Amino acid sequence: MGWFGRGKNKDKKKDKAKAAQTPAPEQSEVKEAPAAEPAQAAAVPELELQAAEPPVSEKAPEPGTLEPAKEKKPGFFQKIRDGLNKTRQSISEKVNSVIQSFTKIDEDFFEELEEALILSDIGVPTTQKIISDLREYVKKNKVSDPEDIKGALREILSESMSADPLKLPGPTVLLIVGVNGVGKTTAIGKLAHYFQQQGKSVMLSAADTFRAAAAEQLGIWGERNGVRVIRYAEGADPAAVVYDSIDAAKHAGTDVLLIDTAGRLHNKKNLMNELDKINRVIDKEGGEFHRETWLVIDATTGQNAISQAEIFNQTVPLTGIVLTKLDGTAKGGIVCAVKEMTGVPVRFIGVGEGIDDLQPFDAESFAAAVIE
Ligand SMILES: Nc1nc2c(ncn2[C@@H]2O[C@H](COP(=O)(O)OP(=O)(O)O)[C@@H](O)[C@H]2O)c(=O)[nH]1
Ligand SMILES: [Mg+2]
Repeated sequence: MGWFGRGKNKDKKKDKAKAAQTPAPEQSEVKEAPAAEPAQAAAVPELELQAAEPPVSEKAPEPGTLEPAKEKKPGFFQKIRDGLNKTRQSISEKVNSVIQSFTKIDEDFFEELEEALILSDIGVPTTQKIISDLREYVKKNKVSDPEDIKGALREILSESMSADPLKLPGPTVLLIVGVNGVGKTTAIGKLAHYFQQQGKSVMLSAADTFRAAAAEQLGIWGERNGVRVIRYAEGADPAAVVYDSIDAAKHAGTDVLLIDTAGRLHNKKNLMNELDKINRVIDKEGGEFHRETWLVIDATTGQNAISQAEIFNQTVPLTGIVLTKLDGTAKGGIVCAVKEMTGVPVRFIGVGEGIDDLQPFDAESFAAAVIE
């Protein structure tokens, strides 16, 4: 387990969710966003976007289905492997070069291997843990040939990243949080597809009301997946959107309600307050739902991902992590560190921009794909 303090929600449940009591602006469906700015616009004053507005992806969904990790098809591993090309090159090259330059396993070997893993974005604390496990393995199994290390390394990595499989015991509210541009809205579009493939009914909630383009982007994903999107005008109170979305999901008997939130500067107090308010509305109004809160992290940010998880977790206790853009980075070693450092399991990984490029995370396949 990591450093995360749990049980924060309990206290919050006692708070009054004021947003829930404010009258909601008129609800609109996918294509009918009200043009006029509502009065609530003033209530979200200094929201700043961290980066340039990400473009709305115009890629049409590809035919084909997302497969759960358990039902690995022949193409499944290949897709992950291709998506992790840069990370594999980075990790495997470094590890292999250490292995090739030693004929026996000694102190120097462990030291160089440690350095190679740290340089692969696995991070210092996680690498130290891996090396310590590896030393034990070597001793116990009397391994003497450096070449035999790879299998052990794969196993140890896989073990440290693995978690209980995701279970949705009933109707679920899945709150998606994360800084701007990490891939939240895109992940929701892909998750909607994934859950539908699992036979579940899905509804989307556009609680990123900071700019109209955000809800429009979610609306496009709603249309592609043929699912309902609850959205208000730009500047509306996000907590009110969440309140009404939960209500709509209850009435429709929806299996999975996916809530999109604003890309927020996580060090800005008012932004965390907004998230806190959403959180309380879900606690208060969504009591009958199973609750998941997933942080989306852009893998290209490397070790910074850990501090993002730490900061978000203080406001909304996290139950899962989605690591996106692994296809574009050699820093995929961060996946190995996330669970170890935060205690929060990685649930999905993004290995491309296609609709089936968001894959359920499978520790074994990941370890096999990055150490060759
Ligand atoms: N290559 C790649 N691009 C991605 C991935 N996930 C998201 N993106 C892109 O990242 C950009 C920002 O995504 P968006 O969902 O709008 O981010 P948000 O601000 O967190 O909602 C878009 O151009 C996406 O297509 C991924 O796994 N791989
Ligand atoms: Mg977004």
